[in-house]
Amino acid sequence: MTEIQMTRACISAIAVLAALLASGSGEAQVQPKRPNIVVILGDDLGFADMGSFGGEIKTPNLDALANAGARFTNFYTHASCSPTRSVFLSGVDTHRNGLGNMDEWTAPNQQNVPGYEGYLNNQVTTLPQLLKDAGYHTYMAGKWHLGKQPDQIPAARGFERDFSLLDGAGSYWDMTNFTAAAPRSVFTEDGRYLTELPKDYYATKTYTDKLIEFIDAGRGDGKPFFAYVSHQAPHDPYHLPNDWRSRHVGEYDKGWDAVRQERLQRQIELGIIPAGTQLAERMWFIPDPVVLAPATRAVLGKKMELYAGMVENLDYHIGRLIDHLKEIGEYENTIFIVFGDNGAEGTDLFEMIAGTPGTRDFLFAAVNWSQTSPQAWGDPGSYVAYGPMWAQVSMTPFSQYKGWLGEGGIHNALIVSGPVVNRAPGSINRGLMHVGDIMPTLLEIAGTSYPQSRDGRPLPPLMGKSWGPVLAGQAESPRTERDYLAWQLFGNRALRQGDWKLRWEFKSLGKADWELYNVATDAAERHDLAAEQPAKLREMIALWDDYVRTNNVILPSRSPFETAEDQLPPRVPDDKGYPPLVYKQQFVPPPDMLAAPKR
Ligand SMILES: [Ca+2]
Repeated sequence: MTEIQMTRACISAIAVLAALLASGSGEAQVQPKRPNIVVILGDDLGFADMGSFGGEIKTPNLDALANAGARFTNFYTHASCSPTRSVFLSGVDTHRNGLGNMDEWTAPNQQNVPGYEGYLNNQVTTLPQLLKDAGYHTYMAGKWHLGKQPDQIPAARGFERDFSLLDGAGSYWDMTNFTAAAPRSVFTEDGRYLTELPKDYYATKTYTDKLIEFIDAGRGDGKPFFAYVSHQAPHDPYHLPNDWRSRHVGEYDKGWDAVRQERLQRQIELGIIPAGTQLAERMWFIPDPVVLAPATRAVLGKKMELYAGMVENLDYHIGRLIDHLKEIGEYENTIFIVFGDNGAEGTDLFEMIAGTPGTRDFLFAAVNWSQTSPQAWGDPGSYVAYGPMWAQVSMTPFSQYKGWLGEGGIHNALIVSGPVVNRAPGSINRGLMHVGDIMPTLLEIAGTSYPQSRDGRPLPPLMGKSWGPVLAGQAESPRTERDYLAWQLFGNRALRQGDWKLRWEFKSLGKADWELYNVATDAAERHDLAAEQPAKLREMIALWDDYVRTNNVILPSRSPFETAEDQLPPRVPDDKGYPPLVYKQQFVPPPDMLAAPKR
């Protein structure tokens, strides 16, 4: 035993003793201790990546949380990082909380408009602030992405301890960022901007170490803690220690179609997706992998191997945190909430930025030069992402991916476990849930409530609904058939109510017009019902107009997707059996007329 292990063992023994003493005396007057809360965010982690959601990637620690608690298969985030995080931490709609657009893409007509600041604005209060006021310790480790100025950083927004990457992405090994205009990532620790990173820094490992350090340092005063573990993984670039890179060698050479089929099958067997669910179309610009040369498939497959390694490494470090909580006797009294912050990343950022007028200076051009040697993938300075084909695998069975408002952009996996979950262990729920529900849920669990005002300023209303009755097993959804959810990002728009979904997206992923889907029977959004159901369409558009009025939604005058159609191969109608050449069946001669060559 090391000294640290001995100390932990002693602490555990003392905790057990204290629990025994507490349970044996004065039952009635001992208030049950409020639960600790751990929120684990996977950055760009897909709906279908975890084993418990149908992935072949090995995630035993996350699956153990799923099996102890409940899985939710109808959970929505926003379509990209900072909008989702802003809603999670403020409980307020993006067009009011400052993330009406991502900071990186604020349009000319949105500049200087309240709600579009590009950071979590001071019109809102935050979940950690209210939990701190209610007597919780509040800790955060990982990516922030909600502002860099001194009054915008985690320490200014309610976190008592923090170790944070303020940028939206960057190297996992050092302070390298990936744009020429901002080549250095910015980090804070406990409210001070770091001049360098700790020795042996690797993002996923260091974030976990820091959080364990904060939890240990805060013990002893009996206060529960709220810990926000905002992992960078598995966001690109896929930076990964060498010994994690070779766990799936060759496994993905079979190509994306086969892996997507296998995941769908497992999802149906697990009950994640109803039997009979169809896969979304393979995006029309992605080839059928069977036509590719073996070497090409191996190189593209290696990208997915690296991604799978990223997720497994993430799971390993989450396991370290869970084990630590078990060692110190806090696991049983801890709620875990796990989700991916948006759909998997299918956009090649380099191509997108290079192809958007006026943004060429933004490039970190050396990125492309680092792609030449797959042996170096994962090393500092490399930049690998897996592309739309594997993003579709991560989002099985959905259509599209991060940034867009197809189900593949916003529909994600959610696990909740711990003392508040009174549902059958490992069970699956299909209630319509949203990331904005987390704030009212956790305030309720902490025994506090959302104030009407703060520092004399009225606060905007919460957009979500508490999961209390759902977690208690008394309800199947926090919302009625009339409640709706809505999204706007980069000019794309979507709305969900009951089984229905309304969508407007730029071409060619969208139609630059309203589309209507019944996602209860068509999760993959294959059948646009806008023409068949004009009354339902009008009703949904009226709700959209209500959303715009209520939240001051300003559609951007410029969008990173405005040239998407020009950058993609043309999309032609997909008529069954056309072109006939492709679908002409093999000619089979009469068997009695077959012959081998004579010589
Ligand atoms: Ca993200």
